[in-house]
Amino acid sequence: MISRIDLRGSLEDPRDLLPRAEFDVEAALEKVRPICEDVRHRGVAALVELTERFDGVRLGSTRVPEAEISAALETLDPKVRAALEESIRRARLVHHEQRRTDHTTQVVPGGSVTERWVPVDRVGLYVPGGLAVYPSSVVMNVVPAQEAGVPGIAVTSPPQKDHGGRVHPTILAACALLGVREVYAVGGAQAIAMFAYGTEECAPVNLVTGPGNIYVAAAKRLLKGRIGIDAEAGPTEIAVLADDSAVPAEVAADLISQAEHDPMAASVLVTDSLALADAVEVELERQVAETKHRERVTEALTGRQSGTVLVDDLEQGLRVVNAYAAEHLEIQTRDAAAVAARVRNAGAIFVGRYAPVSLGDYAAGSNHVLPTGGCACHSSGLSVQSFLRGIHVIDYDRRALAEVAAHVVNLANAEDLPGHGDAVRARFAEGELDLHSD
Ligand code: HSO
Ligand code: ZN
Repeated sequence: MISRIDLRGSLEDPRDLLPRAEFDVEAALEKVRPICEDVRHRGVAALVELTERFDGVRLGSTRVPEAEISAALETLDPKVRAALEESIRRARLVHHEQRRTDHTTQVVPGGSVTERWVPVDRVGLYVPGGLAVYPSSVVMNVVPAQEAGVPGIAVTSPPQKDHGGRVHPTILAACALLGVREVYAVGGAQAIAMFAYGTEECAPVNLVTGPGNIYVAAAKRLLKGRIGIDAEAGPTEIAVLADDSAVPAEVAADLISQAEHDPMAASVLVTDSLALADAVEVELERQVAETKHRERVTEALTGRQSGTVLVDDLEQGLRVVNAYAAEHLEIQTRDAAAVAARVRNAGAIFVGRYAPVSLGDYAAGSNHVLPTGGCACHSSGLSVQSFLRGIHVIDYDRRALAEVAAHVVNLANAEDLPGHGDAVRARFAEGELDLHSD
């Protein structure tokens, strides 16, 4: 079912040997450009037409009435409500501690730089609703935005044909639990355009976060600059670094759990144990036959983006997982915490048997909006920081400026920008500054 990549004895850079899903955002750009332009010029009328075309739903208004949001909470299954409440509580614990405090550095007497952390004014949170609906993603977007202190939070999610053309009620209920009252029934690229340009019904936002399909990613790329974005999320990925102490049935279950998201999802096992690789493959056959979404799971596991990678030892295994930079990385080895400490590139690291990725998806307290496609080598998942800007506040008095003036003038001259030096000079009388200081 899953292909095998044998890297034992290989000296090549593992980066080139590990396949990834085709996720050609560039190619989707041409498709989303006219959509975004249409929303820009025709606002709600364009959104109504596009939603009819892409979602098969005729919207009266793009905004979900607040009464519908409250009603969704009233009819929510109490077990799901309790689970969402616990998920929110844990996410709050973790994200609360991510808040930044302003810090002032006294550079010289009379001269200071303060870094002031200011949340963006208004964010638009995209909650996908394609193959699955993601109330958990409402939690993962809203909690860090709230903890950052963002005053304006709007959520959008595609309307569901089989829910009477409304946003999925569990998504609405999650919004209600979090106190979010501004929700739109718009999905796809057009939702990102709605947030970026604003419409008669939705004020424009400063920042858009949240995962989505390739069109959402393309619209984010197109509109980035006008709006800030978190990342262009691609299909989900799980890598498991395992030795012969791992339990094959558990490893297989975890590989299936993320393959369940998307036929393009990637599930990668990296192991130095041939016996484990064999046993996991047997387990995959057995478990896939019984799993609900076996079609897309099979497609994901048999795709070129998934595989079992054989390595000589855990040292090579670590090189492989660091090169791959998975969105989610599980460490299923002896002394898992010590191995995990040596991982440099991953969106999130799950340590040992009792920390499967699905725990993090719902209720670990960690965030599940994570960098995909290898972006974990330069980016992190969604956090309070994603919603903040650190503004430097520069406060110097006359004496402190005079003291450093010569350096400013000399650097300005070195850059052939004498006007910069003159701006400092203008504040002092002729001869007052010692401009030859070194
Ligand atoms: N594994 C997904 C998040 C998710 N899983 C939501 C279930 N629901 C990407 O991190
Ligand atoms: Zn998941």
